[in-house]
Amino acid sequence: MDKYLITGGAGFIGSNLAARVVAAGSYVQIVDDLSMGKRENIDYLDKERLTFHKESITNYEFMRELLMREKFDYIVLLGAVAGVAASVENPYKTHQVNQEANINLFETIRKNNLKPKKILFASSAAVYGNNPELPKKESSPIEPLTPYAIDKFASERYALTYGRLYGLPTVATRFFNVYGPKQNPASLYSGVLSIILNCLKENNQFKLYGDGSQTRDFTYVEDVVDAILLLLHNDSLVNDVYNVATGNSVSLNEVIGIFEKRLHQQLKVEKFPERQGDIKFSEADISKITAASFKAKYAISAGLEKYINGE
Ligand code: UD2
Repeated sequence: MDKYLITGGAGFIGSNLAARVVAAGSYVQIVDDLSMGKRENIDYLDKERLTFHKESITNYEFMRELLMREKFDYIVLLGAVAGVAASVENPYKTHQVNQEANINLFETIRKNNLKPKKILFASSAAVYGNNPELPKKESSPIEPLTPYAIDKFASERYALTYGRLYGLPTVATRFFNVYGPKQNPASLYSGVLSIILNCLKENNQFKLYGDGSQTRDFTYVEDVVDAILLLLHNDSLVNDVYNVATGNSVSLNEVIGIFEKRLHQQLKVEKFPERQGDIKFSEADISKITAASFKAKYAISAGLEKYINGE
């Protein structure tokens, strides 16, 4: 049975991935310092197949020992300080997690001649910045505007460069706005759909920044897990970067309408000026990952239906 290492595996995307992989009978080890992730996201999983390490990926000695001891087949790098705002407040501290820890891991693998079947680095649509070209192609101009985006881009390039120079089998993904179960709505910078759902459940006021006409390519986490597994398991998909999204965008006003209709409830909205640096329109060109046989199963209405049902 395959062995997986998932950094950030107690977080939103990582815990959804871990659940799928454990259910398929594989072995998973998670390294997560629980700065953003939660024990309860993974606690219910089969303990025979899941080992949890409450550690930071910046603990290099720990990471080296783990990699040497376990000989992982698949390594998925989701561990990050996921907040753009956090990176603006603390650029060097977030850089240590979002970039240095990843190159350290690539170095450990290279120097010790370890042979994982694939290493996947999770990058972000943030690398495209405010470039207005739509839809965003992997070859579109890059304009990382925050330390978060710079570190995502740098780690992504290191991943691919370690592939080209040293033969590490790497692949990178640029996720667009991911939503679904286990996304934590608690922070101001949490995914907007988790915030909207939470406001509806708790009957709280939703703070809408701008007029709601901004669009996003919202991607259901189950589709993201499918894309990760496809990229891990197909040997020919290597040393390259892929947008992971649906290829369609909707406005915030439209998604609010879907929630309201489905829950027969009106969202209390308080309007605020647009967030500084907010991107107005975002949509992915998904032809590259489509050519690799990926198709998102959930358009926004179907994904929201599942999300609302807690699936
Ligand atoms: C996403 C990513 C971010 C980074 C960025 C790159 C998420 C959660 N964030 O940010 O990490 O990769 O893309 O472009 O995927 N909004 C409200 N009220 C709220 C919260 C949000 O009106 O309470 C608006 C917000 O101003 C924005 C839209 O909703 O126009 C989406 O916001 P978001 O924080 O979910 O995601 P985004 O695209 O800003």
